[in-house]
Amino acid sequence: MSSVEDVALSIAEADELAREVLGAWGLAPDHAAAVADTMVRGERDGCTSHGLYRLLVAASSVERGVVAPDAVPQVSEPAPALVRVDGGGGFAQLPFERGAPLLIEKAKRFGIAALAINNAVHFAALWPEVEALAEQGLVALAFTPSHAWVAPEGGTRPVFGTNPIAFGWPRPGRPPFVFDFATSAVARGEIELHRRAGKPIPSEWGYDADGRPSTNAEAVLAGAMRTFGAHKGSALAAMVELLAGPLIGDMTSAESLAADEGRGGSPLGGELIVAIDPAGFLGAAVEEHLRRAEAMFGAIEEQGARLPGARRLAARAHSEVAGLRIPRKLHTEILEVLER
Ligand code: NDP
Ligand code: PYC
Repeated sequence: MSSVEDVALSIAEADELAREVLGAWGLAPDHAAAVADTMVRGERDGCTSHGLYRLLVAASSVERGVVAPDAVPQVSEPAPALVRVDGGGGFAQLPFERGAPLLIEKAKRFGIAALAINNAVHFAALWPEVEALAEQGLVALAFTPSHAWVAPEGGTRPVFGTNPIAFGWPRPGRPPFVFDFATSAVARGEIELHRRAGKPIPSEWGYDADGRPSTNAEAVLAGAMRTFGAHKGSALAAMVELLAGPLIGDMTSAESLAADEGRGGSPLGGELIVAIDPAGFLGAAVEEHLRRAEAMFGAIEEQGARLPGARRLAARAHSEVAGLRIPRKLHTEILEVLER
């Protein structure tokens, strides 16, 4: 049932709506399906900064000519354990779908393999990708730069992107252990949601254009975000720039922002995904050592601490029974975008 403030949708209805909007904006059906899938997963799992709200962001990237809506991803093998997918300027989800089977096959053959997605527009959360790989029994890491929005620790001018790091670990008989977070204090999408709701943000999230800490979301979006964990987050943000930028022949966040030429689209560039088969090191002893990992997870949970991903999986379980609820304002804006 819907309330005045929100609209109820089943997961299937949300998927249909997302595909319809993306299709109406000219996305080829395979892109629309892949992009809708990642947004609906985000909404389903309570990751609203990368859920259906991203339909507005994706439509805006198409409208501004930032994304190639019918790009055909090109898969190549630069080395035996490497896969490259050139996204042709399209969204990154279809390139991942096209490259993942070969990545999995190579990781299982060589023990470790990596997939570089190049020349793709990225607006999404990374956890669906590492989760999919961990569900295949692999340990997975994913990194992508974004636009230069984040100041290095000690500075106040943007250099880094919000640069997420995602990690997935297979757990026998359970959903994988997955975490995924921006190396900025918070994802930019979260600040955008605060701006839309007219809510203040914590002053540790960023600086205004004059380099002063600010609780005004709009001012921080126009100024500079901060990294999480002071110098440690700052170093990790630099690592993401290097791994998913120059290492794979793609753009840094500063280069992505320059390439955007003020259009305000989602970041354009690369993503690096590394997959490791535990059997490569462990052979027949995989199960024994995965059990030792379970002992560590148990030691975390038995003292009342929660595992990353636990909230998300609980939200998923709830959504699968109760469906989704999205703010009415967002639903109205999505329908407006559909009709533009
Ligand atoms: P959050 O700070 O919301 O959460 C990040 C991770 O920390 C999640 O795995 C979360 O698990 C876990 N976590 C949160 N609180 C706790 C806790 N108390 N105990 C244990 N674990 C906890 O994420 P961000 O705002 O940094 O990022 C949100 C999303 O934005 C990410 O999915 C990221 O990929 C995406 N993003 C994408 C970018 C891009 O360029 N494509 C750029 C930046 C961000 P749980 O989910 O269970 O709460
Ligand atoms: O929320 O920081 C973010 C973000 C950037 C690109 C996609 N999401």
